[in-house]
Amino acid sequence: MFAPADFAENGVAVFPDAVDRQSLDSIRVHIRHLVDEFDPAGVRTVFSTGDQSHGRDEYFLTSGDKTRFFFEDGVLDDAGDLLVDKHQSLNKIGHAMHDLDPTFSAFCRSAPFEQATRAVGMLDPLLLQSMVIFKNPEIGGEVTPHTDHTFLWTEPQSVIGFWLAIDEATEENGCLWALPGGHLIPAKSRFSRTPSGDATEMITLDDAPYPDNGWVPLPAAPGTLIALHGTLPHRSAPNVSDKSRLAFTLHCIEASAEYPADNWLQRPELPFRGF
Ligand SMILES: O=C(O)CCC(=O)C(=O)O
Repeated sequence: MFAPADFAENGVAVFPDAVDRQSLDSIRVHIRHLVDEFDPAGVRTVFSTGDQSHGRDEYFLTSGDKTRFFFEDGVLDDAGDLLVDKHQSLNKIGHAMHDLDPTFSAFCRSAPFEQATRAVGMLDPLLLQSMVIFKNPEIGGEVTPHTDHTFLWTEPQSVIGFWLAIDEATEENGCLWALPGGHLIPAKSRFSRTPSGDATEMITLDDAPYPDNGWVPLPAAPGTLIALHGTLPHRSAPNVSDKSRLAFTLHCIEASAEYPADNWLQRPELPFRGF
């Protein structure tokens, strides 16, 4: 189901067994190490796809060329202290580990990711954004329906997301859901910087909602890589189970596309690189 050869038709492609167990174990250990080293003191930024409140935070706005840590909603008390164990508290790490962190750079530039970009027709891919997405048991929040082009706009549209299951992703722990063929619907919104550059806004281009019907779950065994076209609507439910749903995602754009100066993600001193 959702073969790479049908990517143009479906906007989604699944690559089972793309990443081997040993590589998954190594990256899992590395992620744990990054969280061990992370000092939460002073960090307050919650990542919420619901209200996009992080879009006002300097910590988020300057994270395009950093390795930064974002909390789940509800894990901080009024004083900003953690209510849960640090290892359970995070929504994600982002957004430039693929260039700043040698382990992630090698991981992202390994054959599975490069081959997947070619299999879905990318010609000269640049690595734009990397994220560890935790979706921790009983804490991991919902990701509301969206397309990646909304957040990582290029002219013409070129972003493709490569989402890797590190843990098994099921309907119970919040696997991805997507609307196959929905990438043919033009983008409904654009998230960009305001003219002052120090805040963001969601600009509505079409306020008609996506259809309710046609969404499919994308359960994924560890090592499964899923390619999502930039205008493919996708979402995930909260993790209400007791099972972790650790994932990693890499977003690539075409080198030939124009990258707007008012996209939220900017890398003033870190030029984009390819594989
Ligand atoms: O991991 C998830 O649940 C959602 C990820 C996602 O939407 C994305 O990477 O664009």
